Amino acid sequence: MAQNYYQKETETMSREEMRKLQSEKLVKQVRHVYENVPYYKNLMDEKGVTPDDIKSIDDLHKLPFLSKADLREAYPYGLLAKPLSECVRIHSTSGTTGRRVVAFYTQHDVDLWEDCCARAIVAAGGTKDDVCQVAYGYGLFTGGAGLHGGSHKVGCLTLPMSSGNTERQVQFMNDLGATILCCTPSYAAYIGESLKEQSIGPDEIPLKAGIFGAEPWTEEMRKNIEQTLGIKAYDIYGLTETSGPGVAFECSEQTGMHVNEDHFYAEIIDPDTGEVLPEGSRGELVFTALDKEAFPLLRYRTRDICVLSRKQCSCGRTLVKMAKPMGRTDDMLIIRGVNVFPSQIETVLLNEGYEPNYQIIVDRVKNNDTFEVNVEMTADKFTDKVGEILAMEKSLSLAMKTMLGINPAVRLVAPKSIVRSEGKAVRVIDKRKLV
Ligand code: DLL
Repeated sequence: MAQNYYQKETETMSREEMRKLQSEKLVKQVRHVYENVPYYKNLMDEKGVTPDDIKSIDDLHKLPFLSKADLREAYPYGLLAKPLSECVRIHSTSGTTGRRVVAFYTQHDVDLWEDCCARAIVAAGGTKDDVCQVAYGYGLFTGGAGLHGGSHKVGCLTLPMSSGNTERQVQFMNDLGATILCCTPSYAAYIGESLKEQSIGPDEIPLKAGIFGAEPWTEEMRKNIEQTLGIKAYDIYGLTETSGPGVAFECSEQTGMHVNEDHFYAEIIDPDTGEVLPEGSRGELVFTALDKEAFPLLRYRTRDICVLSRKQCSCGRTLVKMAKPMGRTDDMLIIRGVNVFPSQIETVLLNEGYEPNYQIIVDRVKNNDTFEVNVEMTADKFTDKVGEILAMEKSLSLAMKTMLGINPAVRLVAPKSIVRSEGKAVRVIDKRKLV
């Protein structure tokens, strides 16, 4: 496949050049933050580091980490590094774990963020001849605004649909010839389901690519969406704290996401000790915003669990790649002492021919964890014979035991009884926290 780049020089830069660029930006950024953010200056002073100690990207490890707890403590203005009069935008999220983050942007910050999203759209094959349907939520959430800005930069005809009203999404997609769909993977699956119900086959819609992110999704889910929508599905990653979507994006190889490391420097650390781990190790992702002005977080701990790789990519980009995050350290369930990620359950379900409509319910009864997975029956497996249903539940439970080491009580529920998501799907109900 012929490769297109949005900013070729940066996307294909040699390692040495990239490190030089990162070093120059870091030195400047640390001074900016030290001089303008008293909260961060205190953290650096406590660690005995001054801007003079940071001479290149190799000195990054000397800086203190920032965590969500710092963001909460400094809410709302405590980490702002520019006067509000120079800021042009605010975004916020309730977060996947229910904690509010407010991020500020100068025009420069919006510009670099939109460039990152434009890189993602071009890597997915987008050009100015495309019609880009943005079905991420608009508003405080960064998904809609980010991809919308990126789509403009590429010159696509942009359809600012926001999420929801699935019937209208399908109608506009067809009537206006949308070729690229941007939304959460769970919403893409939902749109696919609606198409199926209307007996619209993948060849009958104009879509060719999708840019899906904002929540963990598995390779099996990718295949499922690609088949129902007849497209190539690309992953995109980001978080409000670092700007939004576009921190990393997938290329034609579809084996992980290139990190826009001229703007966001990635590290993997041991979540328990904070030690920086070598390339290829699995650990917590940490990002440093190298040139954002208003809300420049340094060494921000994302809680996302991931692996980085510098293996040469067939697309020609030299940007480091991050694997699909397999979950968050705080999404990981510990059930009867065993670590369980919702993504593992999704993998089993899709492998066994079910749809990605499920909910995990964990509770504690008499000091014992209970572990239930509700899974929707699919149309082709549908039966009302109790014996057959029980056999299917047992077989799914066994498949999950093979994957997880413990077996949940699987309950097959009626088709459509699990609430569909137009944004981030809620996969887990952990009642233990309520006690
Ligand atoms: O979800 C930004 C975004 C919008 C990314 C649209 C991609 C597309 P937050 O709401 O702040 O921001 O949530 C950030 O979502 O720390 C991850 O845990 C998770 N996440 C984001 N993208 C992915 C992805 C947006 N591709 C949190 N795969 C992050 C897995 C993802 N998890």
